[in-house]
Amino acid sequence: MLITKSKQNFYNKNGFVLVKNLLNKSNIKKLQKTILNRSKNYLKDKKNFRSIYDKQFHSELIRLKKVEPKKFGSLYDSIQRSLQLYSIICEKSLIKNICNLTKLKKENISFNGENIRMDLPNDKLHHLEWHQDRSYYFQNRDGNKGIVCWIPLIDLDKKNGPLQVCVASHKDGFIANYKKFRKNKKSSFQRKVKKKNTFKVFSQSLKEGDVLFMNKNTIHASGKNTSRFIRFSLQVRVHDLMDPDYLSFRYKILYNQTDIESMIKKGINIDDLEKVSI
Ligand SMILES: O=C(O)CCC(=O)C(=O)O
Ligand SMILES: [Fe+2]
Repeated sequence: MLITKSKQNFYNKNGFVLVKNLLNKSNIKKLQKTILNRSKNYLKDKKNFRSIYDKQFHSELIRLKKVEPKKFGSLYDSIQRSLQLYSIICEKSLIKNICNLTKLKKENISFNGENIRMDLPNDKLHHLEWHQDRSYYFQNRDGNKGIVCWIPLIDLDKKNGPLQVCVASHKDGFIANYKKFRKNKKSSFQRKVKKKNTFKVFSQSLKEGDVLFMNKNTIHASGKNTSRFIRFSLQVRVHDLMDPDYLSFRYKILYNQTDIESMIKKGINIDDLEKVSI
C-alpha cells in the first residue's frame, strides 16, 4: 500500500504522520502470542490467557514486576529478539511507507533500535521525557535522514498513554544541547530537550495495525499510562545506509544476569559462557 500524497505532505509539514490499518493484524497477533507464551514461563499460575487483552494477564505481569522485578527484566529482555518482532518490521507495507516517506530505496536502508516496550501503569522510571530520537541514534548526523516507527501492539486509548508528539517540532532541527540525566543510578540516561509552549501536542488513540511515523528530529515523550493495563508497543529506527557519513556499528551481546544466576542455582554448568561477547 503506497502512502497518499496528502499523508506525505502532512509528514513533511508536521514531522510525523499516523497511518491507520497499515500492518497485517494476524502478524501483530502472532507477536502478542509470543509475548503471552514467553510470559507463562514467569508466572506461577500456568493459565491459558484468552488473549493479550485478558485483564488477569496484565495484573499478573504487574504483580511480577512488583514482587520479582529481576524476573520481569528477564522476560523483557527475552522477547526483544523474537523472530516475530522482525517479521513485523519487514512487512512489505511498512517498508513501502518507509521508502515513500524517507525517499530511500529498500536496498539502501539500515535499521536498529528495534524494541518492544512494556509500560506499566503509572510507571515514572521508564517514562521518557521530551526528546528527539536523533540524540540517541548516531547512524545519520542529519535527523531528517531515515525515520522512527512507533507501533502499538495492543489497542491504546488516551488512558494507556499513547506517545505524545510535538507538531512540526522537527523544523527547529537537532537540538545538540540536550540535558543528559537519569532518574536513578540503575536507569539509563535520558536526553531531555525543552518543549516550547507554542508546540501543539498530538496524542491519539491507536489501534493494532496502525503505525506512527516520526522524523528523528521530532520532539516527543511517553504518554502517562493511567490505565490498569500494560502498554505494549514496538519501536524501530530506520537509517540511510548510503549516507557518506553513516556511522557503522556492531552489537555486543549482554546476557541477562538474572538468567545466568537462575541457571547457576539450577546447577547448570555455564563455564563456557562468555559474559560479554564481541
Ligand atoms: O513509547 C514511549 O513511551 C517512548 C518511546 C520513545 O520515544 C523512544 O523509545 O525513543
Ligand atoms: Fe523517542
